[in-house]
Amino acid sequence: MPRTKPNIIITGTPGVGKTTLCESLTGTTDLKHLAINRVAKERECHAGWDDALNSWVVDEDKILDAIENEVRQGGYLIDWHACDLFPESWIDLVIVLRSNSTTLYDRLKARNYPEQKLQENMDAEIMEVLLDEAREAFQAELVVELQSNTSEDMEGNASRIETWVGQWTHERCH
Ligand code: DAT
Repeated sequence: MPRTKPNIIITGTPGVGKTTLCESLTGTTDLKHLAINRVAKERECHAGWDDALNSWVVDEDKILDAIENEVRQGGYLIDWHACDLFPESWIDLVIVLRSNSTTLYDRLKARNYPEQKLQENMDAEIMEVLLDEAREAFQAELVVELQSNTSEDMEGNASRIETWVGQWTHERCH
């Protein structure tokens, strides 16, 4: 069965604004927020807690098994700091959120990240680790990089994605 609603991965380094963007989009589109951190915890698809990443060490096979039936139907915002585990056939768009160093530093500092963990995440952002991962795992036209430094960026990104969802749905259903 082809999807009648798209699946969108919202990815990026911790602190770039994935959760905030997904929560905003759940109010304005009929897509649901699928936070992989929450799935990992609630459905026990993990092998413990990684302090450095501030997240569960997910068991990728278990995660995919846990979400497959839902995600195949379409209509999900998949929120995770990795994207290459998801099969390309499930995904219609990959958004990679980006933040500049000083902004990200302040956000992670506000979360009381220890210095080493903060530095690791800053390095990953500067080195464009998540953007590279997305570009390696998905066709170029699926991957969109968006800046997420200010609340204007956040609003602009949300409205751009809403428009995209509307167009995708229109094209599929007409
Ligand atoms: P993530 O889910 O990627 O870890 P988040 O949505 O929890 O990030 O955001 C971390 C903090 O930064 C949170 O206090 C909201 C703020 N923030 C994120 N993106 C922002 C933006 N574009 N403008 C202003 N604040 C932002």
